[in-house]
Amino acid sequence: MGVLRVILGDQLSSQLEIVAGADKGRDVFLLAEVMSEASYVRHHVKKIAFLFSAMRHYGDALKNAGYTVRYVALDDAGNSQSLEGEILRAVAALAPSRVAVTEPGEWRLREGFEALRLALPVPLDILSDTRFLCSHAAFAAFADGRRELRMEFFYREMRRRHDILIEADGMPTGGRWNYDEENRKPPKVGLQSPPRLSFRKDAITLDVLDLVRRKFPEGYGRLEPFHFAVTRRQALRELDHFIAHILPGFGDYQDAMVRGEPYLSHSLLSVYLNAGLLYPLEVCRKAEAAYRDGRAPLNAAEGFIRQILGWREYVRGVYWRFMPGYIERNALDATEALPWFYWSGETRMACMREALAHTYDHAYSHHIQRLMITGNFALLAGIEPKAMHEWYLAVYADAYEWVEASNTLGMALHADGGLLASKPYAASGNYIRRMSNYCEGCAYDPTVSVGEGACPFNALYWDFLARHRERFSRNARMPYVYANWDKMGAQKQAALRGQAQAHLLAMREGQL
Ligand code: FAD
Ligand code: DLZ
Ligand code: SF4
Repeated sequence: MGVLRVILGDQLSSQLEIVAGADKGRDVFLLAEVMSEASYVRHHVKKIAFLFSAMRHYGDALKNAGYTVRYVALDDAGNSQSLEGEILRAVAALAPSRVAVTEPGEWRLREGFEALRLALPVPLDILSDTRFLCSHAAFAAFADGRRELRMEFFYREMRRRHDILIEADGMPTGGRWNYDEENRKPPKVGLQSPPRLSFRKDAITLDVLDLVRRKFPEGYGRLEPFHFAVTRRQALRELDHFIAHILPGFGDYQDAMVRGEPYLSHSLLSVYLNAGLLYPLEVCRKAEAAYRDGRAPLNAAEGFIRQILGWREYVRGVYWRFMPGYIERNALDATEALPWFYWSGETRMACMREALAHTYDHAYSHHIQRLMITGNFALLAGIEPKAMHEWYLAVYADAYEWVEASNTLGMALHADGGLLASKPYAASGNYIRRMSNYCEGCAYDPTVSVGEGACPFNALYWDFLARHRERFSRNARMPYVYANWDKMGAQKQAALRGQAQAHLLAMREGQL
């Protein structure tokens, strides 16, 4: 035979060279469901089911297109349950002239493939992942020589390079690069998620759901209802539905949070983008076309495109530039153990309960819930970054280390010391009260900071700032918060810090 072409579960893209360059007559594709990948963190069961179903559908699509496919299911006899083991088994069985794989999205697997190279009797080619819009070399060119990396400058370069929302004179469409200020409205009364698509489960998905139920009986999360698209055709329908019906409202309430509304106007596309069922450029181009045809306002189209062309590529660049070692960073010396309620959802804090329930039920919560609720709490309470990293990597259907790690350690926890974001995203209960309706009916009161019913976010916020004063008072964007702290006087400061200790004690005892 020719080349053994290995396709990982999050590489289901026919535009990749691994597929586009294949010889139908001689090459064989390998896709393998393996326990090592399904259990290296405690993945949400919906994430596992989505990926296995999408992999099986993709394997069938390759077969239908005339390729030869070796598909190893999780419970196939002889499955060695690791990717390296399955590659070695396929090489022994098929005797290919070479093995090819697209570079994986996680450092640990890349290392694994480098080690495998030594064990293989034939050469191993690691191909670039050309789905991304910024190559490793292009990110290095952006980052080299800069004292500080900032997303905004990266994003402007990306807009120009890919000619998205750029006018003939090279200036940004509408005259501004960024319409974020218009996208921070608190929720209006009655704000709801627009209707969403739900895809019929075919025999493949039903088999996978049964497999996941049997093999992961103790798995985290709710397996059904299961609404995910599992093919490119379905993912494209989801994209078109978003562009036509949801994108127009994406901007205004992008940061809002509403009880019982996990999605609002977010796209839910990360899971498909990250698995390869959608391409980032096609998504951005469709959003741009919607604006140019008058189907979406500029603040919505620009805000949405910035997330994909800007943030998504930027966090990947940061991850690869600072790995290995990035996931070990703990610049704020945070040492608290992960509270059990992150898994169980059992807490009296209504905002945390809500975000954790969405996570458990849907393997999803939107960005502001991840950043300003579960992330913000972990930042303020000083929860160990590595434990948070493993939690975020497990619980979301879109989670892979290349995108999750820098969001968690860099954006949410400031554990990288400000490499990714200049200022910590720390907020008190007042922010949550303004941007959500979670506080209505909470056991705590967001207007109280000390004593009976005090909202934990308040005292923990001030205690966090006080603990890290030396570091943050040097930050040009933070002097006003320290001026407010100083104005409080010693007695109030001591009361807040004492209250913060009481919250931390309650957290450790599972009473918060
Ligand atoms: P939308 O709000 O509709 O945004 C559109 C698209 O932009 C998303 O589909 C996504 O591809 C991209 N995007 C938006 N924000 C970011 C961002 N900060 N970084 C990278 N891409 C972004 N995103 C993941 O894809 N996987 C993760 O594992 C992940 N972990 C996160 C952990 C933390 C602590 C935080 C704060 C954010 C994390 N994000 C992650 C980023 C973001 O929250 C999700 O991409 C987003 O919530 C996905 O939902 P959506 O598709 O509805 O996004
Ligand atoms: C996440 C995941 C899971 C749950 N299972 C598999 C699998 O069985 N086989 C596979 O090839 N890939 C799986 N993946 C995705 C990989 O973990 C992913 O390719 C790496 O994390 C790199 O991004
Ligand atoms: Fe969250 Fe505090 Fe509001 Fe309760 S009062 S929902 S803990 S911010």
